[in-house]
Amino acid sequence: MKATGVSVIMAMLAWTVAVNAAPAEPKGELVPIKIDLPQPARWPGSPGEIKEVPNLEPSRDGKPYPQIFAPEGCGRLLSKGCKVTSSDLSPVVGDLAFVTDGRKEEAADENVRLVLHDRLQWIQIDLGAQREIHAVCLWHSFSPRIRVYFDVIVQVSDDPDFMEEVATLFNNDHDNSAKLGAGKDFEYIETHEGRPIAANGVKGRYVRCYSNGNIRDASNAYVQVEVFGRAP
Ligand SMILES: [Ca+2]
Repeated sequence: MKATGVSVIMAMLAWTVAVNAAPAEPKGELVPIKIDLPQPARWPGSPGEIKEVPNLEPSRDGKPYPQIFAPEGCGRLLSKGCKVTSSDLSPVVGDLAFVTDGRKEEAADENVRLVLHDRLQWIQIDLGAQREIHAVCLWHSFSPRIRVYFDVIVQVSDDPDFMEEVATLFNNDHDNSAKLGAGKDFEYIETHEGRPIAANGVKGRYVRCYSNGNIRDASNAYVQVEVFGRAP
């Protein structure tokens, strides 16, 4: 059919209206994820005590970790009050619920610390349903001793047993001593900043965090783990 001048103009008008009605970027602009930090650690020692850690991250000269950005509305705290399970069925100190209860003022209150038994252990947060995850922040024990934890591995899956479809967000097990595959991330000094880890919208219901002792002893402590993202 031959298009008349009027029908061409009508079609162009309709096209213009349709383009103007649709937002150019449906996900919106990226904004930093807000992570609330506890008070800084109180260390009687000096950072020189940890020089024997070969895979330690380079100094940030006192600068904070870079902020993690996510689309607007994707930086909500998802993990508060969520159920926590662990490889350690009988923790040495504290309760598994400490991991997600929102209390993380370790420099002011030692009763916020969960301590798991020695060697490789994990804790696992159940977000209740599959979520779009944009960041995870871990606080192991950061006060009153300077610590660096070994084999810190953070994974996301819809499988509570982490046998299938596992996404690894962070892995600083450089020598594969945890036998989950060697990772390329650095070991780091625990501070009140925790360790913010970008997740880039990975989807999953469960977040599992491994560790394998630290420079002081073979135990594994957690003050808090926070998962940020988007809930439906
Ligand atoms: Ca290792």
